[in-house]
Amino acid sequence: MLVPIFHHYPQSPIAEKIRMTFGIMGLEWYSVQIPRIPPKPLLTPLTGGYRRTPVLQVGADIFCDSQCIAFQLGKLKSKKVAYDPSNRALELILGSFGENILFKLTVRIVLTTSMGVAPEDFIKDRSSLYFEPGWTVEEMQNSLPSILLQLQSAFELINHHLTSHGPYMNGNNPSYADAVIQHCVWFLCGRWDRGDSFIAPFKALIKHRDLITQMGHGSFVDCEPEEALQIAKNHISTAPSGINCAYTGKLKIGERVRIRPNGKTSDPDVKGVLRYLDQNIIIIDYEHEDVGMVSIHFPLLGYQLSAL
Ligand SMILES: N[C@@H](CCC(=O)N[C@@H](CS)C(=O)NCC(=O)O)C(=O)O
Repeated sequence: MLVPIFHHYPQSPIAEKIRMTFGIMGLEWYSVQIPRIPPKPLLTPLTGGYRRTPVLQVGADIFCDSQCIAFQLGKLKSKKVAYDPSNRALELILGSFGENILFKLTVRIVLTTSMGVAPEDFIKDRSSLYFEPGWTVEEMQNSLPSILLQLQSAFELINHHLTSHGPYMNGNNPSYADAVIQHCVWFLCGRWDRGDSFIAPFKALIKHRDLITQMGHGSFVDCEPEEALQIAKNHISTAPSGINCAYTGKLKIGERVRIRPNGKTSDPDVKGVLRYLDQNIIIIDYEHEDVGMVSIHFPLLGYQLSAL
């Protein structure tokens, strides 16, 4: 089995969600560190220009977005499973709660409370991904108490669940769902000086944090980004091709398509040739002189796919 290569940077909370999943699985992986702010010239040849991170690489197959990475991890052989395949839907539905509710609230708190402290170019770059166009510092600061009330509500629900059904989200077996919760706690407490006191009332959530932290990040070896590009060049994608769903939106295999995350963000379009489409996954073929031909996998949920 090819060892998965993980492209990430240490401070990234979404990368931490996957690193925690590696820990839960006891997985071996290669670690490629990428810059925190674009340009990312040693990453985007693999991703067709998709700028977000983390990204997982297996040979010449590239998995973009944590939803797609989790889906792929569910298929890998490991000491422990990230999730039981029969529980895939619940794991990914919880993943969506994590991304669309928990993470969005957390990132807003972290960015709002670091305005004037974090480098301005960082705030500008990330706000263009996470805030509505036309946002103002004043508006962000005024709405902070209401965002904190919402996060408190989300934590209360999770704490209640862990108290009645824990110690893990799925009872006795740790899984991806636990990383979905804890990467937000990790981010909030690591980046906001009031984070620890904010979570103090949630005892089961704190116990859960300790359990997940103890599992670490699996075992990894550092890998240079140039080496990862070369590995892609030396491999051929093993991804399937064809259509495997009833509704296709008139898309055809072999046609040029564009993919971008939902919402009005500064994310660039990714363009390539449609290779595979099913209910959950889009795969495009993409060629770049630094990596040859790679297949890039995206989830459908959360992304707009259209013909060019
Ligand atoms: N839906 C994506 C979101 C990824 C995301 O927003 N990642 C952040 C880092 S935590 C990012 O890419 N920020 C911009 C950057 O790193 O350039 C996922 O689940 O992977």
